[in-house]
Amino acid sequence: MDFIHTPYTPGETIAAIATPPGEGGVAIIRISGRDALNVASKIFSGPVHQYISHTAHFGYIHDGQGNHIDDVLVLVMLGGRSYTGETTVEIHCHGGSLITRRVLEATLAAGARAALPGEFTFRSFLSGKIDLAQAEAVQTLICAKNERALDAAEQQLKGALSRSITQFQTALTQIAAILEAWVDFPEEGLEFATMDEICSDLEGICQSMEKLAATFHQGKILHEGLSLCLVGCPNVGKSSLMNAILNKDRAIVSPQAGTTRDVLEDHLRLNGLHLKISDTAGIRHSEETIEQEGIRRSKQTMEEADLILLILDAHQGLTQDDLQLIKEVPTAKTIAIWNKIDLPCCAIPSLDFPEVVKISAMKKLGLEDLYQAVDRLIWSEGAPSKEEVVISNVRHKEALKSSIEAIILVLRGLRAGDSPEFLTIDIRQALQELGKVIGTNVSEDILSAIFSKFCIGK
Ligand SMILES: Nc1nc2c(ncn2[C@@H]2O[C@H](COP(=O)(O)OP(=O)(O)OP(=O)(O)O)[C@@H](O)[C@H]2O)c(=O)[nH]1
Ligand SMILES: [Mg+2]
Repeated sequence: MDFIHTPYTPGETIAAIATPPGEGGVAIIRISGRDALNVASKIFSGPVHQYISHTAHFGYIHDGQGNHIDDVLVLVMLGGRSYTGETTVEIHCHGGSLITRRVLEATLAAGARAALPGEFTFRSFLSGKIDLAQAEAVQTLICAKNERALDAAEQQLKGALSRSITQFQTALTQIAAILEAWVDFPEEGLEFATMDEICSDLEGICQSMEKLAATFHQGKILHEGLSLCLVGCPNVGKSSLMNAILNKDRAIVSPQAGTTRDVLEDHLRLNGLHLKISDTAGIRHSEETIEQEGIRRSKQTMEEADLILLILDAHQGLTQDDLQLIKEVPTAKTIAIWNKIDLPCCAIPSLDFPEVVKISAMKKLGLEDLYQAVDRLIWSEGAPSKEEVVISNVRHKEALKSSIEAIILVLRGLRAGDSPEFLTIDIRQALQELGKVIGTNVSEDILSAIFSKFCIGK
């Protein structure tokens, strides 16, 4: 077989630095494969072959000719009780990039091969310790930028997604068996009762799969976060709100209308989510070319944003420019914000937006209400619970969708009285698509593509 365009020999001993590059207290060099103990024993001062599994030993690494490289701790994991499912030795050395490199080079000189990206996790997959969905969860876990994404990745790593997929597979396999029996003994036909049962079972499976596929929207929010755009007419307090939300003096604030010209971006964590926030130029009719360009950029940012915060001045009330802007914003993804409520306010008209809040950016009043409104709008289709299985991988979504399509074909065929041969082809197709999620049905190319996105040493 091939892995990342290289002929692949399973079990061959590999080594890599498992800790991030740069300087740190400790760095870890991991060796995995059938010769891991031999490789380690050639460069470590102690009797590696005699160590009991899962014990740590102090000693030093040398270059094979007896030249000392570093004092280290060596950890031995035997009998498949390791991440890769193979004999593994970890060398914990001092965390300097040069020392770490030299230790790695010593392992390579002693017979190990430099590991490819994600190869340790690939070994874990090959040895059946984890399936493909779990292997992908490892990478998602490493990349998680917020608590909620981390929870979802942990669920996937624990096998929650894999269990759902296996349940669908078991249910479909039972139906496939009935259909195949029908192919073998066509003269016995399919009883009406059985036919109705199969149809309702298939519909049930399809609905559950659609529900799972629909969590992709939530998964994307969890993992990639959301973009939030502040828009409004000049001087309503967009930049003031940007600064209040970020709790820092990020944007220039001034009583002069048209202060902000460029789009200013920053990032924050809110309610366990990663958000990108953009402050924009105030939108109004302008003859000035630079301001016009700023306004063009404001509108573009507004279109691309997942959520819009439309700021209005509660002291001044609605202007013609506000009314024009209210017509232009996509209502469904907009929160209307009445700012400057610390000043005497005009009679505030009711507005037709999913959320309306009153704040003072200057005095930092009402911000908690605003954050709650943001949360409600983000999760208008329901927030995932900590235990819920949420998919965030396009590959998983596509596989589920293709499987659903194949099931729909089976359902149509059953109702139209199609020959059972055709139905068994479609149901097998549905099973194959599901298999792609957990890796029972993926080509070497796809495996290589998935693992090559991992970091080296993972
Ligand atoms: N009293 C009061 N003044 C505010 C509040 N928010 C902003 N201001 C003032 O309103 C003026 C304009 O604020 P900015 O934050 O610069 O407004 P902006 O919407 O970014 O304006 P442009 O960048 O010109 O489009 C400044 O003098 C702020 O101090 C508020 O909540 N209360
Ligand atoms: Mg501004």
